[in-house]
Amino acid sequence: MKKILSLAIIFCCVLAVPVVAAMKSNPANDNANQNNKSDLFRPIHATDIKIAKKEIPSLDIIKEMKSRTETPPGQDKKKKPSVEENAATGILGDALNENANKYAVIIGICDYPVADAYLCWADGDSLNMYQALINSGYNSDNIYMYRDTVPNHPEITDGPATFINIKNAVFDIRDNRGLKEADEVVFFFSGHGGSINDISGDEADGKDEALVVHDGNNITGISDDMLKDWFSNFATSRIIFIFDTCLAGGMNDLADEDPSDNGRVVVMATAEDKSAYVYSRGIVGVEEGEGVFSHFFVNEGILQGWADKYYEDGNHYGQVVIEEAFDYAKQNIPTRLKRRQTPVISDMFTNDLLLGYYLPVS
Ligand SMILES: [Ca+2]
Ligand SMILES: [Ca+2]
Ligand SMILES: [Ca+2]
Ligand SMILES: [Ca+2]
Repeated sequence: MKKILSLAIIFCCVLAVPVVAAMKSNPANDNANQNNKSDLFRPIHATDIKIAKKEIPSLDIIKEMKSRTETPPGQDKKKKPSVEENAATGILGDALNENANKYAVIIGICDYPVADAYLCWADGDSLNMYQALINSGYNSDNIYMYRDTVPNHPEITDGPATFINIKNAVFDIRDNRGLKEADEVVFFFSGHGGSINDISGDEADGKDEALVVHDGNNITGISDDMLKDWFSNFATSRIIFIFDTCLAGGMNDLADEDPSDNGRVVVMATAEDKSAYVYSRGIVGVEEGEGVFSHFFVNEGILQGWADKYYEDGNHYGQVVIEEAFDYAKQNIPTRLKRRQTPVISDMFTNDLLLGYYLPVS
């Protein structure tokens, strides 16, 4: 995230889009792909997407979530749940090499350019994820932030969450940053999900799932087939995908197919045919908008360290592995929402992947 866009809010998206295009290189050319894969590089037409909007829980469920109290980090380590039920094994997997670089694309959208898709006032999930990665040593120059067109905290954005910005960021990391096998990449998305008719025949339910984004004027989408293609030929398999959308489970197309390596982790807020809920719609000056899953996974689980309670080994204190953040989020979804929101993980990383620090990195 580079700070040159701090003035963009004044001029709104009209200025923000060209600035971002100039700031980051643009290796993918929309017009150059005239082969049969060209559809993987073109935005989905708005009328082809069926949007699955995040749902708002009833007031008493929101109250229940907000009145919960949790044991502070490090004080509940004997309550490690059985391994069979959880993603975390309690054993740290391979650490990042000292020479490794870490890159991330973080997307949070609330202000979709169609009135009835408006999600909340603020895209707080993206800010929380940004802070979580900064805390764990990510360099802000290696984080590509795409958020609301008129975001809160406008100093923390590289521009609006448009199809072209997101696509260019993925290809920039893949092709222009000297990505190595040892490097780590995070792709985080919080917003609406959607589906389109599957024409490639790889979906049992006949539907491709999509992340709903926009082009400045209209809704468009990034399908699972597109993301799978964009993330092919990456130099590293240490890639963590986090999707907080309805139908997120359909993004399992991105799972690592090679069980022999320390591979990808795909964290999905809910199943392929299910909803995702909003935790907070955001109140100006009071609270940021958040998704239920991201609230527990990123905010409480990692940033506040509440997920760090499964290990009895004190050496792990201050650190949260992605698997325990997932377990924490899954456990804390309110019972009354669990019928409709069921988090899913595809974890091909051997043992546990250390991602978050809620105490300063020493
Ligand atoms: Ca497909
Ligand atoms: Ca599907
Ligand atoms: Ca799918
Ligand atoms: Ca694992």
